Amino acid sequence: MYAQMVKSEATQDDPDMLAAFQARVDAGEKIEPKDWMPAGYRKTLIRQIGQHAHSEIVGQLPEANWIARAPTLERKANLLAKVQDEAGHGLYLYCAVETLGVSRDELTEMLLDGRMKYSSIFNYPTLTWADMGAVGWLVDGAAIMNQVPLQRTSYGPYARSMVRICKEESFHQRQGFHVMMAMVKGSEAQKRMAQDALNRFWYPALMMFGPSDKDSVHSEQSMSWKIKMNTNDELRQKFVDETVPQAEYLGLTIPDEHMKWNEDTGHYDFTEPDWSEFFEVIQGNGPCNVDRIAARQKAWDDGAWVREAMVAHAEKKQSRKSAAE
Ligand code: BYC
Repeated sequence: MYAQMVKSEATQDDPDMLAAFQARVDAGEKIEPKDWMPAGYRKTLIRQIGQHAHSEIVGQLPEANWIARAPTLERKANLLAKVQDEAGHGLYLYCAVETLGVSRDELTEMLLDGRMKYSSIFNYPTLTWADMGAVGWLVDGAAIMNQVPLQRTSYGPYARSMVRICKEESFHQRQGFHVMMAMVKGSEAQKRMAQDALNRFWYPALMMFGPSDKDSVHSEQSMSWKIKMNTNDELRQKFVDETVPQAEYLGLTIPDEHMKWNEDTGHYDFTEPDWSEFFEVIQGNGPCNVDRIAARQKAWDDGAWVREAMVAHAEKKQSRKSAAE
């Protein structure tokens, strides 16, 4: 279904239609599911929103790992709610991407056979309770930095799904910061644990914004279509500038000896992540890639009977309706 749609649009991509489409985007109009769109626009949205949806769902795994081991009942309830919120985000995003003519089943198959990615960050393990603080503070913090501008993205269903997601992510970020605060105010061992979590999550969080601008394949076209509102490096810098003072407030040290405020630029100078590690992780060779896909595969297989039952129910309902007509 999806391949046919993209093919038929490709033949329609004549210069006048493309120019009219670009003018709508430039004027800040929202593009809606039934509107004409270039095949490349549809394809890019399916890739980006689909990968975003997969990230929300896979992102539940490293946190769910700590639900049963949360230190207090309150922390357990908070974490449980956060993990449920991530499932909700995945569902809004799958609904948004389905409006582009691709089914959730097709998207899941593409994730499981490696044709679609999910965020690199979720291929790192969560080893201690402090990681729940670091993930909320840094990972949700980076997600908000990227997603707030996406509320103004040109595709209507995507922009609207971002509004609620951003509200919830900002609550998650504060919750993570609160866990970090409790850790740094605790015993020496707890403070060490918080620093260790920051040490391990700092560079993976910086990698969430994607490769440096010179290596970004899609940024230029995506920005002209307003599928992306900023470059990867712009958002990474903004994240660093906002996060360094927060680390100082916590009394923690960013694991970068070259990090320093630059009076001339009005930004922090910082060391770039190890990009060879990033490319290894997105090619499937990170510490947890195999486990994450195995968990998604198992959930897909275990859910087969539910999907089959729902199809059987829908077919029965349809045949009863036809018989009554
Ligand atoms: N991980 O041309 P580029 C969350 C890929 S937060 C994996 O710059 P683009 C959550 C990219 O796909 C995370 N792959 O790409 C938070 C492309 O490969 P393909 C999800 C990455 O798309 C808390 C290639 O590298 N957020 O869900 O213009 C709790 C070249 O890159 C990554 C979103 O998805 C990465 N980090 O820019 C729970 C936000 N970075 O596809 C959940 C929406 C790059 O050609 N997405 N790649 O094979 C975006 O804003 C953009 O897609 C990105 C990348 C900034 C991520």
